[in-house]
Amino acid sequence: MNKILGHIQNLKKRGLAVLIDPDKASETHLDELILLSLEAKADFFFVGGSLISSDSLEMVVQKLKEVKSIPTVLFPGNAQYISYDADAILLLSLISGRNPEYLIGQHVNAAMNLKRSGLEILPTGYMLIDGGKPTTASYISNTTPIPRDKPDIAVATAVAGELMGNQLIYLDAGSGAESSVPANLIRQVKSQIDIPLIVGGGINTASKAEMAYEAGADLIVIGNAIEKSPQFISEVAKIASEPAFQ
Ligand code: 1GP
Repeated sequence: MNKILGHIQNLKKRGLAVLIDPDKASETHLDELILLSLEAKADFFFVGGSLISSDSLEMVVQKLKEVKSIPTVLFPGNAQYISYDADAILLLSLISGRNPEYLIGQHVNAAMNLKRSGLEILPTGYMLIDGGKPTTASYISNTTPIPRDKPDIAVATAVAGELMGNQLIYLDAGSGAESSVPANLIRQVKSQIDIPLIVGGGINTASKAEMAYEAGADLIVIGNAIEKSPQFISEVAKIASEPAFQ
């Protein structure tokens, strides 16, 4: 039942999740992303976004489901963005914020449907880190990201998230962030938690990907850069093929 969580906990290489925003995915574009993701041996497809305006979520999930070797994980902006045909869902508690709607409200709305669904639930302490400009995630969630020069706040927040029972911590500078999560913040959070660490937001060069892995990210998430240039998947795959630090 905990297949996906087990996969993340036992990654033998640096993990790579390809994030697909249903609003931006045409069928042809998806075909290309799928081929490149297979070649790159990506670990997961993440599907979602803070705001989804189209009705493409189901189409995207159905298409990704055909790829048996890469699990599809929902990364929902709220309780409406759920497809019961995915493999798993990041049940995000926005622990960097103080908005009860994203700490428990949306979860209550979705709870009974999630319980009935076959989705694997991945309780995730989700933390927005200032990425240099306001992001859709901070605007929509009406929360303030953690300042990027305050690793002590990030560490205490991540530790609280783990103590509360989350199985994953996700540090996110937000989609299209000018600056990705700083290395020293990743390093300090990683040194204080025992659960896997996911890092994303603004990773748009090979050196930013390397920096995130080097600092301790177990899994990195890339969306925007791949939308702009799908070949970027192959570039990151080379860096990710290093054995994971044990
Ligand atoms: C955003 O972490 C993800 O929530 C990915 O960000 O789109 O900037 O890669 P990018």
